[in-house]
Order: sequence, then structure tokens, then C-alpha cells
Amino acid sequence: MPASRASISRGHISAGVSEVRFLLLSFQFSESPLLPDCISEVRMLLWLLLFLPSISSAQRSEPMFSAITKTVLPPDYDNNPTQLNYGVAVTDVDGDGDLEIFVAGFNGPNLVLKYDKQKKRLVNIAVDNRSSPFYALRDRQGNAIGVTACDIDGDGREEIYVLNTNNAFSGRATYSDKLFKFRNGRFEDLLNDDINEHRDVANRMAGRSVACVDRKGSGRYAIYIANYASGNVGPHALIEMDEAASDLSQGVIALSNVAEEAGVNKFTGGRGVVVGPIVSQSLSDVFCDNEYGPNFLFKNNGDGTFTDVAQQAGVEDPMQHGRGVALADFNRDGKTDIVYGNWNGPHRLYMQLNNRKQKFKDIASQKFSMPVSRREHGDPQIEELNIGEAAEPEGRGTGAVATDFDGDGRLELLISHGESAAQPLSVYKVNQGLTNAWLRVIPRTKFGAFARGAKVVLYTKKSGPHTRIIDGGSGYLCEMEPVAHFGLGKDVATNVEVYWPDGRSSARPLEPSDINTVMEIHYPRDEEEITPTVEIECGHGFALNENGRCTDKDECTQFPTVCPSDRPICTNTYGSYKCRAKRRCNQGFEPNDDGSACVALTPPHCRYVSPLGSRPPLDYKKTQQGACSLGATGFRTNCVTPAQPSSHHLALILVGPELRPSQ
Ligand SMILES: [Ca+2]
Ligand SMILES: [Ca+2]
Ligand SMILES: [Ca+2]
Ligand SMILES: [Ca+2]
Repeated sequence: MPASRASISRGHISAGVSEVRFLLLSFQFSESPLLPDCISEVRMLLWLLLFLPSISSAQRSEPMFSAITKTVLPPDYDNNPTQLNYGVAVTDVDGDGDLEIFVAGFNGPNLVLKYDKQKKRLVNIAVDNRSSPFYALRDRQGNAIGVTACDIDGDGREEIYVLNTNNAFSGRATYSDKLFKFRNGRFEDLLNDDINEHRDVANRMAGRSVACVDRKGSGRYAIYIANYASGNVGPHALIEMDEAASDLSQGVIALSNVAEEAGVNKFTGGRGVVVGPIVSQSLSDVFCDNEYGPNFLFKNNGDGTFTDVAQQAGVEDPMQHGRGVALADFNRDGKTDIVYGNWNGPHRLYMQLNNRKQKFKDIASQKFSMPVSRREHGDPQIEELNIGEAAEPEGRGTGAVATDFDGDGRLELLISHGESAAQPLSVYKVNQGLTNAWLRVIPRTKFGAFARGAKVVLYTKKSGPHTRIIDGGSGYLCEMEPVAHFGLGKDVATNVEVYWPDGRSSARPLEPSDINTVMEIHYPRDEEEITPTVEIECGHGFALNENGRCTDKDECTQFPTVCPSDRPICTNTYGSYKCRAKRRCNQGFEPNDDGSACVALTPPHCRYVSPLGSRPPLDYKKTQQGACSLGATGFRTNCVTPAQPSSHHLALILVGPELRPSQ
């Protein structure tokens, strides 16, 4: 069996390599006195991606997390008040090189939590004192929910964008968002500058998530704002520095909303946003999981404009209401996958297909929290982990981040709570993998800031390449640390490649002394992008290309007789190849890995059939998953009743298992 598949076929990793762990925390909310008609009824789902060192199967039943709130962040009025909190972002707030955690406070101040190495605890540095450089960040009046950080003006330091709601659910809000920059020795709101007041750029709409996108690869970021529209009020917004109207030498930063020219000013119920090279190789794309409408997958056209390709990609999910979302390469085939939670609906794990261009397939089952294999011999199995105390049965969770705040090479988990009950933050450490090796990689922009949206690929001796995307905004309302965190288990990392949002890249061989460290990788100067002079080891299944980057070997083309005669059909894969027997399958099916059976191309879904030979309604989309009902007439249970049944929904049938796989 090719090595790259051995590690994922059962979700167990026998060779002790690192593994992408996936954790779902789901929280049920009751009525909120503060948000009487809005998200109070929402069952919020918070998805976290944890890249943790691997453990043996015997350890799996042991709880993964233990609470450390009492020692690192005991609830108190100043540092961990019992209040309604929402989004969380990780950035270097005070500019000392260490990462802090910014928490959006809703009925209390925003918090900036810094790890005090002497006291071994987190401390809120945004203290209630007007002379504090962080005082403005508290902004008690904002009713903040979303937060993100990135360098919008190219001075190397990240600004902090806070999405304020002022209690509005959709459409207009009465209190504007804020974009904080550190200048004059303190944080100040750029949107409050005269020039930006005159330009009327501040977002005064009710929104949810915010994220950072370097849409042109310039190293200067725009803020993507997932507003929650009320009819035709409150489209998605994209705020960035207007370079022509700004004068950085005089400290003048003019801001513009460029959503229209970029092609993202759509109206929807905005919820989650995630940014990274999704269908693009290195340019930053944007995925939005929306409420009451199809999702958006904005493909970067390369000139800073975007085209929504969600329908072609099969990720519109129009009948569901998205929440927390994250990107990862779950099956380690080098293509970015998307995972998100839907409110009261099926959660999605959209794998990007290897053999079909920019198409995705949902491999999550209805019982995503209860691990089920989607397709026998086909997809990686999703395994539920025992997350121990982090399960928080009484927690009213609203946001969370995973970051290594104490610098021991292992991620901590911080969860915020709010919505329906005031609760303090909680913090967890991981109990497992103490002796595993790790590497943390921090790519920088040309200005020296965190390179949000960059892709980092780590090549290893045993387990092949591992891909991470530096977070420009993810989860629900959140943004994770700007670090590619790799758990290595006992494996050995050989080299690392970084791809910036403008397509530039850098490759570096790794020495044993690099392991268990935090590695900074700066933006390549022109002469550095040339092939490195040092020998680079790409590992089995990969070869160096002329630019000194590791690329997949196409074994099927290079070695036409690589497959045995009883399994002659060769399919190239990322890091390997597959051989299978000849088998013809009917439409909607494909041969499984070894050609022994035909399996459905997509999970069972609904298809329009016209009983009278008429055409489908114009607004109907063929891939409208889950849009059919009629459970009584033999349809499978993954067809759900549409919110508003109409005549054409009744003419939908299930395709997939109902059809014959082969003759
Ligand atoms: Ca810091
Ligand atoms: Ca800046
Ligand atoms: Ca740690
Ligand atoms: Ca290959």
C-alpha cells in the first residue's frame, strides 16, 4: 500500500507520525436577555483544529484536555471577569514578539491576555486606566463580537479590527466597528480619524465574523466583514488602506470600502469567514458559510477581485446555516479542505477532490460527532476523541482559540462563553504527547508582520508533507495564532516551504537543531527565491523541481509499468500512486481504490426529476443537497424537509445508493 494512504485509511497512525486532530464543541443556547430576537436561539458550533502530536491507540481513551483555568486565569474582576464574551484573536498586541490573546467582550470590556512568564499565568494588560496604552481596546460600549488582526498599513505591526454590534441583529447598528492602530504610544481607532469620518468608511452594520485578506499579495491586508444583511441593507464589506489618499510619512491612513470593486459586496446572513489558498495555489481566497442563503467561495482572480465559485465547487449548502469554519488538509493530499458547523443541521467536512478541478465532496456524516466512515475503503475515517474536561457540558461557548501561550511547543485551548449566560473564560492544556517533537513556523510579510494567509508545507522522512495555512480569520468570530504548528511525533522533518499570498515562495532545509523551536521565515528577497544551494530532501514520492521546491512525482507517467497486470489502472496521487483493477461503473459512481467495487461519487443527495418532462425551475440548483423531503416514500434520512416547501421540492429524488452502481 502506498505510504501516503497508510497513514489515513483508518484514522489511526501506526508509524507514530503527526496527525490532524479535529475537535467539535457544540453548545446549545437558551434565550438571551441582551439579544432578544437574534442569535439567542442559535445553537452555535465552534470548530477547532488542533494539530497535536500523535499518541498510541492505547492512550486514546485517556482524556485529551485538563482544565488549567484555576492556575493560569482564575476568574476575577480584572483578568477573567464573569461576563458575556464572544470572538477571540491571537496577535502580538504589545509588540514584544510574544503573542497575546484578544477577547471580544460583549457586556463588559474587551480583554488582552498576556502570559506572564514569572507568574506563569495570563494577565489582562488592557487595564481600566486611561493612561494605559491599551485602554482604548477595552471599549466597553461596543458590544463586540468579532475580532481579527493584521497589518493594514504595512508598518510591520498588526492592527486590530473589532466588530461591534450594539445589540443589532441585522442591518444597521448604531455603534461603529473600530480599527485600532498602535501610534502615539497607544492604541487609537483609525476609523475615528477625521479623514475616515469624512470618507464615511466605518462599518455601521450588524455583522458577525471578520477576517484578514491580502487580496493583492501586497503585504497590506484588507478586513473582510461578514455583515448580516436586512434585505438590501448591510452587504459584506472589505475595508483597506487607500494608498493614493494616504500619507504614511504624516501618519495619514485613509481607508476605503472596496467590497464592490473586489466583487464581494453581497447581501446574506453573514456568519463564518475563513481566508487562505483554498482553490488557489497561494493567492488568498475567501470562504463564507452563511445563514439563509448559499455559502460563498470567493476565488481570487489574481488582480484583487474575486469570483464566487461556490456553486461549481459544490459548497453552496444553501439550505443550511453556517457557523464556525476552518481550513485544513485533512487527508494530506496537498489540497485545502473546508470544515464547518451548521446550526441545527448537518456539519460539513468538504474534501477537495484530487482528480476533479476545484470540486469538493462532503465526507461528513449526519452523526459527525459520532465517528462514521463515509465510504468503505474510500475516505479517511473521522474518529471522536475523548476531550475530557474541555467537553464543558455546562459551558455556553461562543468562541475559542488554540495557541501555545506558554511556549512549551504544545497548544493550549482557550474558550470564551456568553450569549445566554455570563461565564468566565476557560483554559485547557493537553495531557498527551509530552515527548513528541514539534516545530512552529512563523512566516513574515515583506513588511515584517505576520503573513496571514500564507501556506506552510513541512516535509518529513516518514509521513510525507504536512500543510498548514496561517490563519487570517476562522472559527466563528475568531482568528487563531499566526503560526504553522506541526506535531511531529517521532518523525523527522527535512525541509520547510512557505508560499506567500502573492505566489512567492521560500524553501529551507532543516537541521536537527531546528526541531522543537519556533522558526521565523522572512519574505524572500529577489535573489533568495532561486534554488537553494543546500541539498533538500523531499522524501518518498516527491522530487525537487527546477525551482528547488518539492513536487509530487507522477509515477504513472514516469514508470508506465509501475502497476501489476491484475491491477493495471494507475492513478497518480500526491506523494504516491494507486493501482486498481479494471472496472466500469455507472454514472454517479467510481471504482474504489483497488477496483473491487463501485462507490458513490458523492454522498446520497437530491436530484431534480421532472415527472412531466418539464424543465427544472430556473432558480433550482442541481446540487441542492438535502432539499428533498418525502421521507415516507422511501427517501433516505439525509433528505430533510426544506424550510419552505414548494412544488419543485417534491420532484426531487435521491441519487447515489438508489441507483445501480454497475451493470
Ligand atoms: Ca506581545
Ligand atoms: Ca500596521
Ligand atoms: Ca503550550
Ligand atoms: Ca505521485
